[in-house]
Amino acid sequence: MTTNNWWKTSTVYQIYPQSFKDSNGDGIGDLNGITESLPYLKKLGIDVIWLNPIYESPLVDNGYDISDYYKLDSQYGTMADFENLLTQTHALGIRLVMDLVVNHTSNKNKWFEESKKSQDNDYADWYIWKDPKPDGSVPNNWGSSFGGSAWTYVPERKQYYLHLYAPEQPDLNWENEEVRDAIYKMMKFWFEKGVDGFRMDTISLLSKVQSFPDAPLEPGRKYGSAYFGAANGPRIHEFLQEMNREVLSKYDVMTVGETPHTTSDQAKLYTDPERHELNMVFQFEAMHSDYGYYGRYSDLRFKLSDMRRIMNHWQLAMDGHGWNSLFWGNHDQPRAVSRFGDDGEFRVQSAKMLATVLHFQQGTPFVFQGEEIGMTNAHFTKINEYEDVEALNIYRDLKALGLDEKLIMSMLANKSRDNSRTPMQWDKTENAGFTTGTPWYQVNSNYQQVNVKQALIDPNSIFYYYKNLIKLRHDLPIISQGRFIPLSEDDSDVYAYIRQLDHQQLLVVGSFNRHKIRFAVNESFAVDQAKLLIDTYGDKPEYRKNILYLRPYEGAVLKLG
Ligand code: TEU
Ligand code: CA
Repeated sequence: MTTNNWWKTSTVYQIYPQSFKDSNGDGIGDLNGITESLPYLKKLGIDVIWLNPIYESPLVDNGYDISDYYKLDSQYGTMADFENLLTQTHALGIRLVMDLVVNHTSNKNKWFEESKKSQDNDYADWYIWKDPKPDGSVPNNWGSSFGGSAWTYVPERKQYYLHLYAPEQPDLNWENEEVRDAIYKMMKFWFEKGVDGFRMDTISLLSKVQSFPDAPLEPGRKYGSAYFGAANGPRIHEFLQEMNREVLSKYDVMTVGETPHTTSDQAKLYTDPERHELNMVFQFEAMHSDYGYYGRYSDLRFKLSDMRRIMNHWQLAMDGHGWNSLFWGNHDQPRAVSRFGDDGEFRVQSAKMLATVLHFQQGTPFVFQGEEIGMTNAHFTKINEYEDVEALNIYRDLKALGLDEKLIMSMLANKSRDNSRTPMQWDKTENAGFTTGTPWYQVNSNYQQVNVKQALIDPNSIFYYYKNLIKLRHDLPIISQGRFIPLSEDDSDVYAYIRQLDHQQLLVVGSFNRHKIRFAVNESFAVDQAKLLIDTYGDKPEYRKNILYLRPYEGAVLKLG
């Protein structure tokens, strides 16, 4: 099926369902809560909603452990509620994309329950089973993303199964054609219902190196990275091309693959339209710019120079060869304004500036729920305030390594996924208007200042700024199609670039400094002849000749032609 590539001018809004809006007072966000909130999303102007998993699940990893792909988890509502949401969404001209989690299932999925019973049953080969080493130990040194070994022993089979995530998330065996067919059939089921695409969880990990080699070990570490034998594996492109042929090509849908540990060369293979795989991928290179000695959980702050180098690289690399996704955060990342901006005095300014430098790049922007009102990290200080399986395991592992409690708590406060999973802040009533009951997870203590109701009455709010950005992407072809030209790549505080299409140019600048600073614009851009397109302060920055005087965290876009 040919499409008009509608996703190239679209902005996607990501909803983490359990934390978005509770409609029935049980403290858990649900489908009817999303349906009720559609007018809000329409007002923001987004084109597509992506829902994190809502399928039946024991919820060990908040729904990324699916026990039945054809059922919804009852905590979110019924299939009728879902169909109603889909109909209402479409009626507003918004599309709905679901999460596709097919690297692994829940251990409570009937496929796994059968598979683990014996070495010869109909599902015996649906997961990745390996004999122990002669001394009974694990087949190789791969570690799970959530800590510990990636292998768990099952006495009934006298074998280990592989799980790149929690033991309750066994990896499917994609070498098995029956598995692939079962997945394709399930995808068609959702497309036939009218779903408009999939965000594909950890899709780059499906194809494992079949010799299951040990990964190189860093000094002092017990486990090697499972990515070594799983990321961008030998048959991944063959599998995705098959999936495209069998399913995706038959529908007008959008696909975004989540591809941990993917370089731009690999991303081109996934997203080059000629190759018929995916439309775009989520890559995490920029998100690694504040990783530390222990990986993602660190007490480091990112540097603008690293971030800019990575982002510029991806802009230039993908132009004409594939397509970028653009994001500052999601349900696995801390809140963007806390991590990359300033969530204190300059919360509003820095949130708008971050949005500016991202939304003028080429690609499809993703807005994570609450980002459009500048929701911040939770600043938890005690381990019992954390909920996420990853945070709890990391805490245990770092403790075992002898790290200081205070240091661990600061690492979690900076980086925990729980930061983005606190309930959406709708208003300043109890529980931020998220629920009339007891919320499944505590609300961020700043909800009285930071909430939707407040944002909607303030014409200068972050919300209306995002609304503008989303509209500009619809109106100006230069934003989706223009050439990307990096500027001042050695500047200590300003992220700047030019977009160009025919005789039109946009100059995009964003200051990451909390003071007023000067920024000399490349001579070729005539600042005095440019018109203001958008500015985080609402008016054009002061300038003299080609020097702009940028206010704290100011973001601005000037237009020529
Ligand atoms: O995340 C995959 C992934 O790469 C994670 O390791 C991610 O980098 C990490 O969580 C960051 O801390 C996906 C989902 O987005 C995540 O929520 C799931 O827990 C994970 O897959 C397993 O399904
Ligand atoms: Ca509910």
